[in-house]
Amino acid sequence: MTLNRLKFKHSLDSSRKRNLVIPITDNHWGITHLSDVQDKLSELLDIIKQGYGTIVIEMIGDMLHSDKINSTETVSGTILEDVDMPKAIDEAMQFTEAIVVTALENANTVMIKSVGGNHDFDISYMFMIWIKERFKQAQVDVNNRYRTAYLLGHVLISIQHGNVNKKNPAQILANECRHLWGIATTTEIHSGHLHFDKTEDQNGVVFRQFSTPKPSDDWETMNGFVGSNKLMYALEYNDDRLKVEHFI
Ligand SMILES: [Mn+2]
Repeated sequence: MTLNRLKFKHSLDSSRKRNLVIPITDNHWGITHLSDVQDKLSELLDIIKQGYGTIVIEMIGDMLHSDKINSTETVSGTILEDVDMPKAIDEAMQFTEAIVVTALENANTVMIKSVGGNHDFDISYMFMIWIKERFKQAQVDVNNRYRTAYLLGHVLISIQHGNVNKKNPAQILANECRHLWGIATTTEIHSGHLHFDKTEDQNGVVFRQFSTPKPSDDWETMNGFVGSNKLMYALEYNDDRLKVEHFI
């Protein structure tokens, strides 16, 4: 007896092609060097090369460790262990360029969203201006606000660094983005800041706090904040929800 052969249609409807979101948070370039993350970067580029409808790169803040060049300070003036900021900016540019160029080659649309962090609010604004000028084919959202939201198909995603608007971000999102909220099938808030991974469903709004691939710095080592998973992430969505999360 032979089994009846099932017939498959092998063509992939372009409308079924997934979207990819790459959250980049708390890289703290200056503490992080390219040698620390090159394996993760290769793995991320391999994921991007699978090809997507839209790729969104979310710059969630604290890309750079210091808001100043010749001293190492947070936005509010807290003095930090000294890092080489010109080298940090150069490496952050190389890292960003690798991701954005590969995304442009492997997606129909590339969007880059951004908010500043408590270490880099001013300098990251200028960094985003560089991204916007450098990659003219990408849709780059440069802003000086503390949160921004966008629709990816029918998924509403808000990004905020995580140091402010902590109390009830879902309610604030519904209030500030009533129209998008009404269109969306699912809603998520993406943040970083605390350097550890946490996912929580808050009455239907999924709050995703991402960790960071950066090595522990002296302050974290002193306090014993050394146990987090140190990952990067890539999230695959269909039109209305998250389908796959890559832990890199
Ligand atoms: Mn932070």
